Amino acid sequence: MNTLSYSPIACQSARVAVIGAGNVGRTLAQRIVSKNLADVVLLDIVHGLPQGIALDLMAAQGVEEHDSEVLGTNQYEETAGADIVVITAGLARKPGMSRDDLLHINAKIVVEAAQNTLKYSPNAIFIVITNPLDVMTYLVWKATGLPSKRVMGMAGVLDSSRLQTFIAMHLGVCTADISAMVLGGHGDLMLPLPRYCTVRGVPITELMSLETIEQLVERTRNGGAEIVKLLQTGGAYYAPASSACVMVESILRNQSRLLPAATYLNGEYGLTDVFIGVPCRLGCRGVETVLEVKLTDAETESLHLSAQSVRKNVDLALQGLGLAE
Ligand code: TXD
Repeated sequence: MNTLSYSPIACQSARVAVIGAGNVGRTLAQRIVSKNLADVVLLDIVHGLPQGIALDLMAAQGVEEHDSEVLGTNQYEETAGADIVVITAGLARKPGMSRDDLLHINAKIVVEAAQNTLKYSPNAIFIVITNPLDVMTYLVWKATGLPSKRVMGMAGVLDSSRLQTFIAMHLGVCTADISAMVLGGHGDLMLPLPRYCTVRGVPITELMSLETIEQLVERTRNGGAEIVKLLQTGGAYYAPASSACVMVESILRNQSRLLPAATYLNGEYGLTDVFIGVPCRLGCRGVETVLEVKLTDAETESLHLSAQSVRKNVDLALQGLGLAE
């Protein structure tokens, strides 16, 4: 009888630890493995949940034709050696609840998750997804003591993608032909920049009225809440997972893509000591560079307003955690 034998060679797949096996975490795990980007360790506090999801995802390996593995666990030890840690653990918004209501509950969860994963993956790059996003990203940076380029938050890719979709739906054009840019905090003070939104290079300001643009911008600002209201339980997760996956891919494949992400500002845009969404190049070292696009006075004012609100909540959260200086 023929035997199927092979000689193991010393090569290792990239490894992504996803903390929180809820809607966003599990959907992200699915995207990462089905694109064959990395093996995924999915961790959750609920016993059986990450193991069940992992088994279900592994059962699709043959039909999806990928060879990336998913491991479900409740133990941080098993996340060891992750190249990237994505934190999705926390509570999602309920209808009528603002992102900031989640502040104190999620602050504790996120800080614990970051410190626990760092112990076993000291070289990892951290991507934070849990809301309120910009605040949680700051807390992860503060609690881990990592260089700021190794910590970032996912929101701008999602917000830009939502605006892209709404523009495409309105104009009846292909979404892939649209490029959109949304800066600022992930909240009601986000800053969509219509001047930098184009359909294959043609600014949207030449294709639709200012009134229509304002409506689409407003819909983008409320994009998450619109979905929460429709779903009644839980929030959006397909587009958030796809958005996080783009960031994971840019880092693992060292693509240096220019993507809006919540990053630490040290003087850029006239802001210091705050994480907020601006265009960054993401590569194997994390945030490689921050791009400073020209803003009008009004846009700068909005960005600063958004940063002030983030900073206020960071202070509140740090006090709650007993980390305030
Ligand atoms: O653009 C963005 N950044 C966002 C953010 C887009 C979508 C969702 N956004 C936020 O992500 C949302 O407001 C939440 O704060 C997180 C996760 O959203 P998701 O929709 O995945 O929430 P779920 O389905 O409730 O999943 C959360 C999981 C759940 O399985 C919990 O058991 C787990 O987190 N959880 C924990 N895991 C590990 N450790 C601890 N302590 C823990 N606490 C809860």
